[in-house]
Amino acid sequence: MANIVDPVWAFKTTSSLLVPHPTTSSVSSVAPIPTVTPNLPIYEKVGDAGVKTLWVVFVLMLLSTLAFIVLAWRVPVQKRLFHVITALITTFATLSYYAMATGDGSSFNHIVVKETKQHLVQHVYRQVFWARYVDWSLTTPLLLLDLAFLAGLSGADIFVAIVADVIMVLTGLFAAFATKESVTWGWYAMACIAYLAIVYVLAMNGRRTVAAKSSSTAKLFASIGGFTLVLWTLYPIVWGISDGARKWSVDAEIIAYAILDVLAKPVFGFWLLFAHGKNASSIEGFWAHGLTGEGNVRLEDDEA
Ligand code: RET
Repeated sequence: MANIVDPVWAFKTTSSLLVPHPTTSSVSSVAPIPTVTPNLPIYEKVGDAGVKTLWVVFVLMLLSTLAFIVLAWRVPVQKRLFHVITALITTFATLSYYAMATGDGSSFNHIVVKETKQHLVQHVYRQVFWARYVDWSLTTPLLLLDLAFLAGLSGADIFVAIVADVIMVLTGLFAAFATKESVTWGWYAMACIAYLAIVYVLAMNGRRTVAAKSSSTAKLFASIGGFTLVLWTLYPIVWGISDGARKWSVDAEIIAYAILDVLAKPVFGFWLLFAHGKNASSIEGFWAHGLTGEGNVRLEDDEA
């Protein structure tokens, strides 16, 4: 009887997985009686509240996209740049929320947590929505373009801000899928440095260049830029608490990002378009007219 382990007892707790100790397994004829209950892996995944939230945000993003398209039709093509960028932002968000709400667009990250210096490890499988990172890699550069065009930033500054932004999102994705906690925080630190580079370009150079524009544009840039700075800074905080330290459930994480996403995309977009849509400077050239007749003239010249 001594070597029979009651399975109910054996799986009663889920605190840590037993890794056999070399000294206990060397007992000859009688199998060892476990002194520590083996641990079941922990699965952290989306629940009902999370799925409902994802569907609600999907609908909000879809309706906002339709509204932005209607607003775009109401202005001449020369003044449509901000409308097009903003409508694309919510279009990508609609697609990514559809992927997440339907249960696609996510994978489980396997994290091995060392519990004690002894032989105990905990295996955690947390659902990570990679669709979010695909969304961010497309929409955050577009959001930056909205702000950069509003401020009149130089091409060099826009290029640096967008490359830093892509680095931030990719290193954030690597952090989310790292298996060792120390590596996770390494990637996270790199993403934070990239984020600071974006803030530097937008806040320092953006403020300087917008000062040369009308006072209403400068005021709008200060307020919508400040709003963006606060919101964007909350993303790494939410990430750190939920994906990083795993203090929040997957549902709590989804709800937090849902609130931030609605503020950072539709609310930001309506604010920008209502405040600036009509005053935006007219863009002629290729944007409004495509390829002009210049090429034809040269052809005629050649024939002559
Ligand atoms: C991560 C984790 C790693 C550290 C940092 C992050 C920053 C993310 C940001 C995301 C902004 C998203 C927006 C979405 C709009 O809907 C990748 C979370 C710094 C700033 C604005």
